[in-house]
Amino acid sequence: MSALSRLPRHIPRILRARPAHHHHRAYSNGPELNKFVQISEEVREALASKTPVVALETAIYTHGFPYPANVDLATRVEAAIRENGAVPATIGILDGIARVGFSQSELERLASTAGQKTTVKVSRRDLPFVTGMRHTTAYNGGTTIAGTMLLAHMAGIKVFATGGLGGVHRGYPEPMDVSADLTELGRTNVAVISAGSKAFLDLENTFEVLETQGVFVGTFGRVGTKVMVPAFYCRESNIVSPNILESPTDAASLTIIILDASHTMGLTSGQLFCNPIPAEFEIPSKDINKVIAKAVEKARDKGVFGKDQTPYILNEIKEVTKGASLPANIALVLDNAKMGAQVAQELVRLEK
Ligand code: PSU
Ligand code: MN
Repeated sequence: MSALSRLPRHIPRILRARPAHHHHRAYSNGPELNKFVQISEEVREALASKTPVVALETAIYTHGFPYPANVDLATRVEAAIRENGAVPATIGILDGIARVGFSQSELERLASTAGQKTTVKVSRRDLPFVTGMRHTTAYNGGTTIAGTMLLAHMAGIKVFATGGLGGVHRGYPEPMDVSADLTELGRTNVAVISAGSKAFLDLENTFEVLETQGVFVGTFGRVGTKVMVPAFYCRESNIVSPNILESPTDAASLTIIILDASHTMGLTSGQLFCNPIPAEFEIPSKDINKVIAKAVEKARDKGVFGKDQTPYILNEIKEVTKGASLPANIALVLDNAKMGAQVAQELVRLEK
């Protein structure tokens, strides 16, 4: 047992501000992976019986979409996973406990806390804090890609579908803002399916950092053609994809090959599979780039930095495009969910 198996008597003063009114119910949704992480019965059984499972993030619901639009999106994403033959494992923090697998009512509960002070955007830095503090403050949290990867890996989930990856913010090195999503991909062996990195970032440097971090990057496209990594709202950026994936089967077999070789050599980095936004939802780059440039400038003028920057800029883009960016954002998330389910299915099939 660790020396700190119970909360220390002395809690630093900054952490004591808010007494927990929440008393500990017996968490009903399944067994504990450890005392900070709980896995739902459905996800646990799916993993045990080699049913395809796809991890999903929740920062997009707590810090991207307002309530109740976020519940609607969460429900549709889970449905898309099921329709494509896999079990969704939505990951987030509820009442100070990290959860792998949410019930519909738990999804609603988390989503309804969007905007509250004790609802945290949880990346690697935040995970031990918000869960460790569970007896003092019942934090809720939306996990970022980094936070979700960590928890997916703990639970033994290999495939994770999301919208857009964090990255190097424009203007680097002033400030030196590089998303923990990139370093997490460098150290945690999970395959992340995304529509590339968010377009308001510095994409060139983002892909440089992914290379530095040792991340396999592939984009769905046809071998023999020039395949660029996608740029969230746009199907193409100006960056040539280091690898091409022709199908979910390609992605799954590459995952197995990389996992096997990595495991034998003790390497741990993840894979990024880029799935361009469906063509009918694409926003032409010349339109969106102007909006993005303004949004980035406004964030800088207003002094928005750190973890607030991504939600702020996404919201600005939404306002300026009068909501037109929203259907694109939703469409790409749903399409990635579908692709994630197909990759997870192929993975199970090929591993048999
Ligand atoms: N989508 C949103 N809002 C967000 C994010 C996505 O609408 O806040 C999150 C994603 O979870 C991504 C994270 O992992 O932003 C990156 O944020 P940062 O640059 O602070 O690491
Ligand atoms: Mn950041």
